Amino acid sequence: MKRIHPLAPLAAALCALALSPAALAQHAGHSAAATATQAPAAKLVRLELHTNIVDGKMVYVDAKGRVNPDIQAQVGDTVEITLSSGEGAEHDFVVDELKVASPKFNAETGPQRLRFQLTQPGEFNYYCSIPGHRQIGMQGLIKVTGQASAAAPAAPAAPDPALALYTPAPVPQRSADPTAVSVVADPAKVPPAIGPRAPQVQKLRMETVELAGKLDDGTSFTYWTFDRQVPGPMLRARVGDTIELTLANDKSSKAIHSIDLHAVTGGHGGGEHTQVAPGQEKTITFKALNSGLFVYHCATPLVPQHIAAGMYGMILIEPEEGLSKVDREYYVMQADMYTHRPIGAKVHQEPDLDKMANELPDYYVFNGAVGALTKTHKLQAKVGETVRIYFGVGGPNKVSSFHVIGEIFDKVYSEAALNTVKTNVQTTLVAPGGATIVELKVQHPGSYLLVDHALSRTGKGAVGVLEVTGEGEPGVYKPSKL
Ligand SMILES: [Cu+2]
Repeated sequence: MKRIHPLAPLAAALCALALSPAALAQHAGHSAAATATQAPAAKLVRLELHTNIVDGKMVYVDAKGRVNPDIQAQVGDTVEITLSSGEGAEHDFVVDELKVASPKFNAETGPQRLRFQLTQPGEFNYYCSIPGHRQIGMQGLIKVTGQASAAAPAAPAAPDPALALYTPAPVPQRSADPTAVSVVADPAKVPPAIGPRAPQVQKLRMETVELAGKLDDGTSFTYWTFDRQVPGPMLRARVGDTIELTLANDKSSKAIHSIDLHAVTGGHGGGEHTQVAPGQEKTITFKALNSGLFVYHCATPLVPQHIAAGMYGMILIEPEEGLSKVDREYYVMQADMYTHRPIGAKVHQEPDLDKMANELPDYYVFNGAVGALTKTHKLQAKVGETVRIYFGVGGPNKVSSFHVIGEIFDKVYSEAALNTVKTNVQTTLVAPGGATIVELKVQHPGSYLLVDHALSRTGKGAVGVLEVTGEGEPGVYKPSKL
């Protein structure tokens, strides 16, 4: 039978306070080696964590309902965590300093078990590595007491399949997805004019869907969309209308999504109360207090990531008297996109968040994809018609210098403010998260190019065509005879 030193309880207490072995030996009057034999036996620390949204934050919750709980253990202990997605979105569990990372988990994968051994004392941050999730709450601490022991193995001799050692995930190289569909919004799909009428209640519903879409010929991308199109559908209301907007997130989504409409006063434009988990829906009601053309976008962290994946659109709020009548109306939005391979790569492109952070886009697109407005849907008009373009910039980062080659904007509602009309404008600036309304009467047939006059961007996708047919008005334009 082992003889317990009379000061053993004190030694154990001091050990828990992580006092050095030398100090322990001095106080207890015995060797550090003897103390080590009396340290508590290594144990298995088991816990369950599920994810949830609490008070607008994304968090881990344990079986007792504690949010982002401290995980207490001692050197030598093995921690086993069963991780599940409470709200269904995709998450993981990472501890950089311990080189630990769980597989990603969501409603579809079901719970994942993560096991790792603690070999050093200290406090270590655990967090979710899905972009933006740590920033909005998914982090906590592992507190390890005890002393580092040379005897504690850095890694098991034989790999334990349940031991998830961290290896940085390589950027996947996938060929273009053959099932990718067109996500391009038809620029002619503009809701009908409202004109003068009394304010009404409008009920609108949109669905967020993640899907493989065609980014370019032979190139696909996982778009995040409103209603399977980029930009999302154009919405139209009248100032004074009350809009009841329901946002549903498709059950196959991996991310939470939301909507912030710049036409909304309060509640972060709706972003505060529309954080919707996969398979769920939420409704907000707002009054359109201001007229104008307003951008909407997803407001779930990492917000620029959700925007760059396609989550933007516009809502037009007509003034009381309505807008002047024109012959044709079009809906066009510009965006900048960031991918792991350069433009032209015949692959399934993955988002590159470093390029996004550094604002170095690979693509600039009109209506979501390269060729959207040159091949998929050209804008059309006949000589003599007045064309109105509702033009916005989803961004997330880049300004547009919007211009139509070979035309002059007869009218520009600069920054989409309907009470200020500029006339005879060549190029108009549109901010990310901003919009403009331009009108032009076409007097001569031909293919007019819509561009961002930062013209290097035309080579990266930002170009569209306005096809004008008919007899040209005499004297407007004539090439010299060859
Ligand atoms: Cu989103």
